[in-house]
Amino acid sequence: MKNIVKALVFILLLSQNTWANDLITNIPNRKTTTLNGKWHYIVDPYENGFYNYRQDAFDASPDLEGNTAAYYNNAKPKNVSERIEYDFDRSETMMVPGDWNSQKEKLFYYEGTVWYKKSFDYKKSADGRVFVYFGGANYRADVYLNGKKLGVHIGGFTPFNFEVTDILKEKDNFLIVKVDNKRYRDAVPTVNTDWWNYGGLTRDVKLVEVANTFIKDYALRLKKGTNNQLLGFIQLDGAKASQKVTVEIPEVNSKYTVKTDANGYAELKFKADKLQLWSPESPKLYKVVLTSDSESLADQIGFRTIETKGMDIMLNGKSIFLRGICSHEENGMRGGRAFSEEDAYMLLSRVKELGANFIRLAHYPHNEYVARLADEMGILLWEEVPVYWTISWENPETYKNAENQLTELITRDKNRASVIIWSMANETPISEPRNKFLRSMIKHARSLDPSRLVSAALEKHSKEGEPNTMVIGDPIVEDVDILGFNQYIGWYGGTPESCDNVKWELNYNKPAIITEFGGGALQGLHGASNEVWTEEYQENLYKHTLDMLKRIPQFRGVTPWILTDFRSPRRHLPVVQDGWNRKGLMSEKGEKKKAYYVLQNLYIDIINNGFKFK
Ligand code: GCB
Repeated sequence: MKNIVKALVFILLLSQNTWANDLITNIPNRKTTTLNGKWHYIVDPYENGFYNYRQDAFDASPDLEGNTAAYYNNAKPKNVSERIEYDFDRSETMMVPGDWNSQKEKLFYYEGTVWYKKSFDYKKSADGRVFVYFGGANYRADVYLNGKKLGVHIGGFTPFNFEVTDILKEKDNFLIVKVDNKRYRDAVPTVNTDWWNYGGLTRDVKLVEVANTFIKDYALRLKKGTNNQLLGFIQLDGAKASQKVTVEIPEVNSKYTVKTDANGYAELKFKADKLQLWSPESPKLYKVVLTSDSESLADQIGFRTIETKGMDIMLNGKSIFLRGICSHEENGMRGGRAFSEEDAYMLLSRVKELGANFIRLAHYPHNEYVARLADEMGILLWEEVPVYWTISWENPETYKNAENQLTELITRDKNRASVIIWSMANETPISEPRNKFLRSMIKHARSLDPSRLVSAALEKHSKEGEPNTMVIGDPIVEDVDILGFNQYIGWYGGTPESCDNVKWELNYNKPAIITEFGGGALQGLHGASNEVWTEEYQENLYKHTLDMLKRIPQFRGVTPWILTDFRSPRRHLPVVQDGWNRKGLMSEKGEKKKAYYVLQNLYIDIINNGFKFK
């Protein structure tokens, strides 16, 4: 009984400090000190350093401040008689950011706990406040500085930060993070996915120094239907919450002053004339400067509107076709999770070369570099949270977790003009609890950001009694702006030629994006067009699928699955797969397959002649 009570208290405490949203935004333009580089690590599959190792897990408190057995205390023997059975400084190192699977052969398949330690000195300014910021850690991170617990973060792909102002010393700080990537039925994503579960501190780690009262967050965007009215908010954090703040766009001589309320909040609403609107053809960004009593913070923001009108997607009031492609966050050239600005540049350059103007960042939030660079390079983005396949729809903690990941993503990227769609989920079987879950997510997304479109990658079904007629019989269609759906006719069932006889009945006056189609091919494997795994089969499949999609009246965008081959623990066919999902238009090394050119030709044609298919 005592153990159960302890476990319940622990779970309660966990849920309290896990979902608090205190995210600081616009990290790239703030005063930061990197903690990237070599970190010592200890692989701890039995969680020895977390629970007192002489007892079983539930009989121990995971917060053993001062207990030398707890690894986050970074203890050292004080004399020759003291026995301490770990030592970070004599343990191996690995690079942060970076997943552990691709850095250490022995950790390739590892799913469990790894402890990381970084030592550093830091002198902060007299009245500054300091936070430790993580771009992402997969999946659960327990963070400690100098033996004090800062908090827990759950969710492998979104940023988080903790204040360390009062714990930080000028010399010999030790930051210890327990990262655990075990999969759980009730987690988001759940146990089964079709991508590699890369563990570790997979994104940048930084110290962020801000003023005592600082600009924690803000939004600035163009009001729909206008080209000169700006809306948004500003949120200060600190003792002097109520003060005057100015927002300036120097290039168009726009300056606006507002007073924040007792909670540090103010709405922004002002005019800026002669703004050149952001678009993929002309990705104009403006320097925006926010100035409070104690600090000045700049950002580079593009202004555009995004809406739907009947079956059209309207960017700045004009109908567009989304020439897209899906991508995972992986760099197959190097192996492992993509994490750097160079990785983002490689992805976006490849997308440009394909003739695309749109990426579906599947199936979870990618790193911030991608959205920042997409703003600069003029590429539109679909951003998604890992509500994938069969989540525990009825568990309220699972819902809170998913909603929190969505909050963190929207908080981070809401000022990026490139991001036009928030996606709630991928291929989630219809049921009442699932519908309720997704509807709450959609409501939440709209409350945080009323300016963007909301969608989800849904599933198609055959019409009853008419196997060749496809419908989207999903009630969630009513709740989203864009009808997004995946379909694999010619791969998971049927031949590529069977696409020719398929009729689509999408009885909705909404634009449709076909969020996935495709088939596997091993780059360099050639044969007849009916021979699976050959480039010719994939090429033929692309031809027949695209011809079929052109017959859908609502067809306004497509993101084939997928730009490059990616690692998946579900793909076991020797020689062909060997642990890789082969649906890429390129191999993991970037070598193009024949189907690449089918898609590229379509995109060039749309660029030259528009998209009037019907
Ligand atoms: C899907 C999933 C995607 C998979 C893909 C496949 O429908 O959304 O994550 O990787 O199919 O290759 O089967």
